[in-house]
Amino acid sequence: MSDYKQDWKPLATPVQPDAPDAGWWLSIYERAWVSRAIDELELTKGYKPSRENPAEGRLKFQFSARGHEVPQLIAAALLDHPHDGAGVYYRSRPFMLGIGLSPFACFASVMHKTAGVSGGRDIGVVFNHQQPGGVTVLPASGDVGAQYTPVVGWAQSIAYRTSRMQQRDWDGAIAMALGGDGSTATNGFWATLNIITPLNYPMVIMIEDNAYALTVPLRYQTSGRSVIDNLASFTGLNITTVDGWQPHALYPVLRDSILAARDNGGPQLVHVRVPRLTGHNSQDSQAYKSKQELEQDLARDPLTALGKYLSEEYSVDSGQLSDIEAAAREQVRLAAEAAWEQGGEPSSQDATSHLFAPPAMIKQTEPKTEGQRVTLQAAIGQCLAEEMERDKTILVFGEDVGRSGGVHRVTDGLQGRFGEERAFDTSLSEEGIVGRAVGMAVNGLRPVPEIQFRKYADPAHEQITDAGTLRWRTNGHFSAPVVLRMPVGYQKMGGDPWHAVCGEAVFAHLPGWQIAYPSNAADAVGLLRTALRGDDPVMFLEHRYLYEHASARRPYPGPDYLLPFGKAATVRPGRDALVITWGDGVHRAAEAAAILAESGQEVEILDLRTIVPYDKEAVLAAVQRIGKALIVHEDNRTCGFGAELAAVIVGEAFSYLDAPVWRVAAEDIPVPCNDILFEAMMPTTRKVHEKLVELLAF
Ligand SMILES: Cc1ncc(C[n+]2csc(CCOP(=O)(O)OP(=O)(O)O)c2C)c(N)n1
Repeated sequence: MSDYKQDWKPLATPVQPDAPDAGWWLSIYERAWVSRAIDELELTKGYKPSRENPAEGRLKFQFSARGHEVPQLIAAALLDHPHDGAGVYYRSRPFMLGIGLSPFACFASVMHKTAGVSGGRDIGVVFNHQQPGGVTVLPASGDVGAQYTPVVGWAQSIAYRTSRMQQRDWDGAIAMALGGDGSTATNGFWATLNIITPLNYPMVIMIEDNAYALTVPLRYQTSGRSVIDNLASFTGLNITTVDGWQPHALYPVLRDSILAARDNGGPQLVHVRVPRLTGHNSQDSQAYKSKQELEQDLARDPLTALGKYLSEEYSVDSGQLSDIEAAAREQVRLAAEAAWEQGGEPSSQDATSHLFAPPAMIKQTEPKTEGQRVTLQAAIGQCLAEEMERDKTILVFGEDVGRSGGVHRVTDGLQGRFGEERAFDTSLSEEGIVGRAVGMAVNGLRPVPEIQFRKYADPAHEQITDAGTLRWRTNGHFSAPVVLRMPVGYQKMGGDPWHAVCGEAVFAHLPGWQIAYPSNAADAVGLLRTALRGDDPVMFLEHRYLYEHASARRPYPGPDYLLPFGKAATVRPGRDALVITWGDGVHRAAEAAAILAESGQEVEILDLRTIVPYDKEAVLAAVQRIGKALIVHEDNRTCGFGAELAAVIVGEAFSYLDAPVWRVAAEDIPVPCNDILFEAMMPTTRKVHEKLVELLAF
């Protein structure tokens, strides 16, 4: 049996780009048949997913690409630059076969074996791949439209590496995104167009228009016949439409679009009409299509059309074409058997691996404690500047972050010092901000995006979630070390529902993100620097009240100061009660503890500094020593991070407790503007004090 991992090669570009020869077209034809044969084998007994009897089928999912093969394979063959990057979706298996992923790996993926692209974690058609010396396929998502903005990040990285870093080996590289017609209605698609067109990024979007999004026909996605027609007046975007069943027209369109993008011609959109020859997936019988539509689909099969083209234009005889089909079927059958037998099963311990990077040895240095105290805001800005000086791959961006220095002034001066390519304003799209950061991080840059206020991370939630799981989903092959800065909480004048949200618990619930929530300037510097030198995505939460407040000011801890994540600080020692808190809660607790100290009661305060990971050891040790614990946080009470801590304390230190574990947290309502309502909602010093009095008396 041949070694399917070794024998498989990426498709080559035609030797004569203006006139591909029969050999090249045959390579496309062969591979299209491999893809077709995979799709067909997957629907045979023994492979086909069976709801009634899951053990009967080797597959749990089947997403066919029948009808989409030829355009994808031509595109794959044309991506011949070693720094090309591509974003794909669940119907992109022909493309994957074209850029070098073997049928063995495809089957191992869809059979959820360790040899698959996700090691059995993902559904098997949501791909990622780094072809040695070839295309990087960015980790795809199951979310329709989520592939686009990370590809923008790759395109921007190409632009940055060529213009600013003068990396000549990146000249001519492009980014390419593949998507269906339904995906043109998603936020990611529009965010992408709005970013790449004014900036003239080297990016090609190929829309494979099969006229349906699952069961929903095209007319539900937009007005008119298609969004592509409506895009005709979009400035800075070169659009071409072509039928996938016309190979003689398809090839030059793809070639010219890709070459134009390589040659500084800016963003290209290729709209390829294709038939979807099967249902959306194996469960979909296409009952919603008329007989006439189904017949028309079959008549437009691009693979049949390519066979005809080869016969008529290149005199390839029908016997040769049949032999190719037969050989593909046999090759696929063997690859499927091999994947099933040799693909490998993970062990149960593998389930939790690759969620985070292997722990780095961060040496905790001592902060400088002398000198003028700086604000939290200025300290973060200074740390960013020092790290940008050290590492040319760090880029800082977001809404108003560049020229004006940010609405919170944290990035003030960075654009003047490092230039617009490294500190820049973005379009008003949080999905665009986070998605492109993910693409840059996968590319090897160090993006530090800012979300202007915590609440406005909502539109980016899909990208945030997917960035967190990216390492795990790719079985550790990719990582996206984005440092996502985000102001949280109320400010001097109070709060409101839009600008004063904390919401760290929502993020703590997302696998794969680390979360820093510093309470003072020195910790912020140490944690930010650690984040910028690590290999995990980090949510860096900056409390707005503390930005300038005297209580959070500290002497600047120094240009090398690093603080490891997951190391809590005892900011006030005590023996009578323990407060576990973070961020602004540290200051509320400190005020309450100071009042109680006047009557001789000693409250210890433990500042977690980071929520993920949190210092469980320090929490349990303090609870065991003191026996009475109060958790204080500004996030809403229900399912807040305090609930997690309380459950752990009760579960693991129950016998040491002398009182119930209580929480002082924000009420489960949005943050109100009116001062009386605000006071009623917030975990104020008064409320912390009152609860401590109760706890001490228990
Ligand atoms: C954000 C999101 N919403 C809904 C879905 C469920 N879903 C999966 S595929 C699909 C249709 C996508 O159609 P299109 O983009 O035209 O691609 P095609 O499947 O036709 O190739 C839908 C609604 C999803 N995966 N992601």
